[in-house]
Formats: sequence, structure tokens, C-alpha cells
Amino acid sequence: MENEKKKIVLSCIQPTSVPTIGNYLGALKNWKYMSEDYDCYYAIADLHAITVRQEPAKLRKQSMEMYALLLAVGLDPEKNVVFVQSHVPEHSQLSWILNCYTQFGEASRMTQFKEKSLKHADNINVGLFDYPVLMAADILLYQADFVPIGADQKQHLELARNIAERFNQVYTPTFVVPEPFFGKVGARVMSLQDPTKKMSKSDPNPKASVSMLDTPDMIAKKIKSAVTDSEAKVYYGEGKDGINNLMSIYSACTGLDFAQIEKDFDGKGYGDFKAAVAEAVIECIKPIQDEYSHLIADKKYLEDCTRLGKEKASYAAQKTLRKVMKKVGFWQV
Ligand code: ATP
Ligand code: LTN
Repeated sequence: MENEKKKIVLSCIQPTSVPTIGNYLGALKNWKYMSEDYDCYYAIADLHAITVRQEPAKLRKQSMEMYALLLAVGLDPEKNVVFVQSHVPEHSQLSWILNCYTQFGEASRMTQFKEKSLKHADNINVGLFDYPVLMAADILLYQADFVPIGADQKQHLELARNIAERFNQVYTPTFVVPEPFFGKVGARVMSLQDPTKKMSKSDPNPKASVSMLDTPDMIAKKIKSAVTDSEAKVYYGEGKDGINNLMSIYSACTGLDFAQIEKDFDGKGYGDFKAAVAEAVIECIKPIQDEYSHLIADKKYLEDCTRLGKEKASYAAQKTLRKVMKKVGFWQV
């Protein structure tokens, strides 16, 4: 067992804002669990972030903050590879090659592109369309076996699998075909203001999401004002999107299942339930916030860690890219 090669895990998060509890419960929490048993590559997807207009100084700052948060969640930069996507140019290089193995039709079916083009109608750039191919490159470069993601990324992962299979068929087996990995609960945390939409860190309405760095007071207020229904009975059911969402969050933070939650809140109103949810969220993220405040004060340490991440990621990425370039038939000297 000692010498057995560990399976490889890769995932990325965009530095578009401070992560929400949706990002944490749906993705980052699993990153931490998986980091114990797998060979993990985790990246800040800054190349993906510029598919939507970003302010340069803010993007730089958010990338550093996101990096600190990844360490605060418990990722170990020595044991895992924690890096910044743009520090490893092989992502862009492989992405171009994979573009030529992706059909326009299949890329056109991606629902996130449709949603994001509606949201950013003034800037429907080609990068936004090509986003899933870059994501495929991220994954395939590291020969990842598993990709922990929230449910919203399922379609993109399916595309990455199709591209890998196609390339392997046109040439000889080159890429590992990756499997998605979804956590049990929290895979899809919804907006507190519109529980039919996913909670998103770049939602302009601050009341719609709880950020990982919100103060206890802010968290309590946001959860208190979460949209629910008029039935005032805590149970998981149809037409109760708001309560279903709060129950999922509560369950993910406490480990209690829905049946237990329904029992505990039998006869109690939404006020009591919301107070309990807020408390559970505050407790759940407090240790991360404490660790974050130490890390963010040590810029030199964070920079040293990103350099180490870049070195380790580059080694693996170069190996795959060289193989791909040879198969495609590029003149290598
Ligand atoms: P943006 O608002 O900038 O598009 P985002 O909040 O959707 O960002 P990403 O950086 O695109 O977050 O995603 C990081 C990870 O978090 C992905 O694995 C994604 O599946 C997961 N994730 C994002 N939103 C949620 C959510 N509401 N519930 C569960 N998981 C989520
Ligand atoms: N598109 C992802 C972020 C992302 C990603 C990846 C996730 C970019 N590259 C590779 C998993 C694997 C998102 O969460 N929106």
C-alpha cells in the first residue's frame, strides 16, 4: 500500500470574489477531505476569471486572498500542489490544442455559457465560450482521476471526458478519463434571495450569499432575511426551495440528516430554525476565519508557497504537454 501510486485529484476555483459557503460546502470541503488520500492539485483559476471583466488590482488581491483561504481550509502546500493557473503556461498551450479536438456544436450546448452570456450581455467574448475547453486542459494536464466539483460543473466535466476519449481514440491512450466527485450534501447551495438559483460569489446582491469571511453578525442577518415560504413548518419538500436550501446548509454544517432536523424543529417556527442555521454556519467557518487572519498577514509565506506550487505543477504539466505535442506531430527539437 505504501508504494502504491495514489490516484490524482485536480480542481480549481476562480478568484472572482471571496468564496461563499456554497463554494466551501460544495467544493473546498471535499478538497480538504481528498487531500488526505490522494495526490492533489488545486489551483486558483485566474485565466478563467478574465472571461468576465476584472479590475486588475482587485484580481491580484483576490487571487492572494483565495490562496490564503485554500491554506486556511486546511490544504497543505507541502503535501498538496496548491498553485495559480496562470503561473503554469501549459494550461493555455494545451487548451489551444484541445480546441482543435472540440466540436463547435458540443461547446455550444454548455448551459453555463448561456447563463453567463445573459448576465454579461455587453461582453460575450470568445474566452467565455471556450471556458470549458480550458477547464478540460486544467484537468487533463495532470492526468486527474477525480475532479471534486459542485453540481453546476457536471456538464463541463462531461465535455472534458469526451475530449479526452476523442484524443485517445484519434491517437493512442494519452489522457486519463476523469471522474467527477460530488460531496453528499452541499453539492448545490442556493442563493438566499432566490433559492431557485445557485449561490454565486460574484452575485452583486450581498444578501444572496454568505461569504467565508463574513462576520457572525453579517451571517445572522443574511440568514434571517433568507427567502422562505409562508407555511412556517420545517421539512424538506416540494415548493419549499428556501427551507430546503437552509436545511441542506444546516445538514452540511452539523452532519445531521434531514429526518433528524425535521424532528428537532417539529413545532418550531422559521425564526428558531434560521437562528440555528446561522449559529451552525458561524461555528463551521470560525476556525477557517481564524487561520485565514494569520495567513493573510504573511505575504512572504504565501508567495513562497505559490512558487513551490508552480514548480511542482509545472513538472507534471510539462510531462503531459510534451507527450501531446509529440502525438499531434509538432516538430520538436
Ligand atoms: P462565479 O460566481 O465567479 O461564477 P462561483 O461561485 O460559481 O463563481 P467557481 O469559482 O466557479 O464559483 O467554482 C468553484 C467551485 O465551487 C466549483 O467546484 C463549483 O462547482 C463550486 N460551487 C460554486 N457555486 C456553488 C454552489 N452554489 N453550491 C455548491 N458548489 C458550488
Ligand atoms: N469552471 C470551474 C472552475 C474550474 C475548474 C477547473 C474546476 C476551472 N478549471 C478544473 C474543476 C477542474 C468552476 O467552478 N466554475
